[in-house]
Amino acid sequence: KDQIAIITGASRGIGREIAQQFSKENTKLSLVGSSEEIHKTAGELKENGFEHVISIQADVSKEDDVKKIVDETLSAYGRIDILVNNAGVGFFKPTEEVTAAEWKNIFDVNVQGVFLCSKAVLPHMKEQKFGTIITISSDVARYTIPNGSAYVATKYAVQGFCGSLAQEVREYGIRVGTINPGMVDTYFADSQQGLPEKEDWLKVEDIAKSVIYMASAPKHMLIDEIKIHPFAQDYPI
Ligand code: NJP
Repeated sequence: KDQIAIITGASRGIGREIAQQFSKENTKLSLVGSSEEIHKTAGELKENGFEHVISIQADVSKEDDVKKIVDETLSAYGRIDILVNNAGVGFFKPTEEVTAAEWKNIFDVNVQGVFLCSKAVLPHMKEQKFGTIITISSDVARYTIPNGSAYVATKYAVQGFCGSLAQEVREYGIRVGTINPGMVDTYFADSQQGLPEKEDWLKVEDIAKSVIYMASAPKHMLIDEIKIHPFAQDYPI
């Protein structure tokens, strides 16, 4: 039967591509972004003939907004099968230049957002004894880099959260996994998608395909982590 998925951070970058690829699988979509741009992603899918999409302008770091995401998804489709925690922000600079407000904001979106969205879908997934929660984490959840202390700390936190959650909800038939990419050509950290200097980086399609793969694994199978690097990127093993 057709699946129902919430995708956070679908206004652009990786999330927008995940939405496009899910639409090809006929997965019914609830797309979330904090700006009005989110309605554009849904509009593009509709223009291409895909009807089963709603867009919700909501900030994943705010509990009331997350309640709205779940309420509107349930009233549109009656069920939630898949949550893709993709919304995230990043910046890179020496630690002494990071303000307390920047530190708080990156944790609010990257960590609290993943916690709030996951928590909000759990009662529904538990009741139906089925569900998949996929979080776009990062390869820096497995090693550290200079000038990335805040971002790296959020992704270590997300990895710990998802690992614990995976064990906690297994008995309810809920699968929890992370996708841990290296550098992806998106708008991330105030960049632009498609810049020539990012030609060797991963493409949004590479990440979206792995989300589809993880989400479409048969019920007896759990893919709990996928690490993907650009071939050209150095990374500690
Ligand atoms: O970034 P970008 P990516 N509530 O900036 C949304 C991880 N990752 O696609 O809010 C709800 O193009 C924002 O929409 P809007 C990264 O950590 C990336 O690369 O409307 N949504 C936009 O759709 C992140 O978890 C790389 O402006 C919020 C989206 O998030 C994920 O990949 C490497 C929001 C960001 O799109 C997707 O990032 C890596 C909020 N509060 C991991 N705040 C990489 N690109 O190199 C933002 O290892 N959004």
